[in-house]
Amino acid sequence: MSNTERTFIAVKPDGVQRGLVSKILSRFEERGFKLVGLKMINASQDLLDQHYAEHVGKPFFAKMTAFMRSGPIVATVWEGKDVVNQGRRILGATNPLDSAPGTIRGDFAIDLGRNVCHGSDSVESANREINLWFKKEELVNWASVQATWIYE
Ligand code: DGI
Repeated sequence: MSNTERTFIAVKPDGVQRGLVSKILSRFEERGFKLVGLKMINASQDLLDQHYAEHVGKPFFAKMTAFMRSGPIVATVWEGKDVVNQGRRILGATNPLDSAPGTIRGDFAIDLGRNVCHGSDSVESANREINLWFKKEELVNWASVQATWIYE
């Protein structure tokens, strides 16, 4: 399993407005994952159409993308062993009512349409989403001094 797998994690507008950015990102940092991309962005409808391509045409699509355009998003890329799958586990189930306590959504959210964060659901989605939200030069390759204390 590669220690350089990457995933796309975003704090949605509700997470930013509620002042949860540092709490959400610290869960990834404290677990030992490495931050390799970070920016604040007002997402365009075009970007969201691409990001949520699988949901275009669904009844909730217009409302969901309007919400995603209602304020800034903090977009991040994290690197580490099994980070895509572990990232989804850290976030919790899509619907916060099904999210276990201890997960981000289980601790900080109630409604499906205000679930405070997004995480890629597969390595393929992660690669697609990272390329969509970040330019290549916005991703930073750096060596963490913690690596030998996190990985055996
Ligand atoms: O990848 P996820 O965010 O966990 O989940 P997803 O890709 O299935 O859905 C994307 C977002 O769309 C989700 O975070 C919340 C919203 N959503 C998904 N299904 C529904 C929904 N919103 C409403 N109102 N109703 C839905 O059925």
